[in-house]
Amino acid sequence: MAEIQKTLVLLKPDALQRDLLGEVIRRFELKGLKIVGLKLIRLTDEMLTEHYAHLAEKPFFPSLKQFMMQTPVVGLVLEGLDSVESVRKIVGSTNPRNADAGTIRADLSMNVPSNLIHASDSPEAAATEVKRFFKDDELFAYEKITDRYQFGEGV
Ligand code: DAT
Ligand code: MG
Repeated sequence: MAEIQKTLVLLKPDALQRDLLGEVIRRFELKGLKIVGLKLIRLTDEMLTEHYAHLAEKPFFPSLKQFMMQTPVVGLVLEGLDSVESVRKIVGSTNPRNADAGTIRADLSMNVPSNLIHASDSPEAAATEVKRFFKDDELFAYEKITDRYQFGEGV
């Protein structure tokens, strides 16, 4: 059964530097995902050590953290039916050169770690990551007139 989920997205420093913030957000809007959280975040070494704990042993871990602190990142919380999986599909594989054409990473990027976006990879990770970056009062519940098409029965 499809369920309404929230998922966490970060637009990385390469998206900001390359003036792609609007383009990436536009793609999520076009899909019908609802923006329920949106802000600039200055990531710290501590936050990144927690966020990328699964990569702590990798040789590229220090440079990955440095990269993520080059500029503020944009934090987004996106809501929709099965939004965790939907967003991962739109974002594409980690290495943009292997990503399917039509995904954001394939269409707009060429390299790691500068693959433009972080997106939660499971409902459990999404719940943890939304809490990691957003306070309760930074999340918004509101109705859009298009909800009837993109949520629930779809009619
Ligand atoms: P994803 O971002 O697709 O969830 P991940 O969680 O495995 O991928 O890795 C997090 C980020 O770390 C990824 O977006 C880019 C960077 N990264 C992963 N593998 C890398 C590598 N071999 N060299 C450099 N950076 C890498
Ligand atoms: Mg990941």
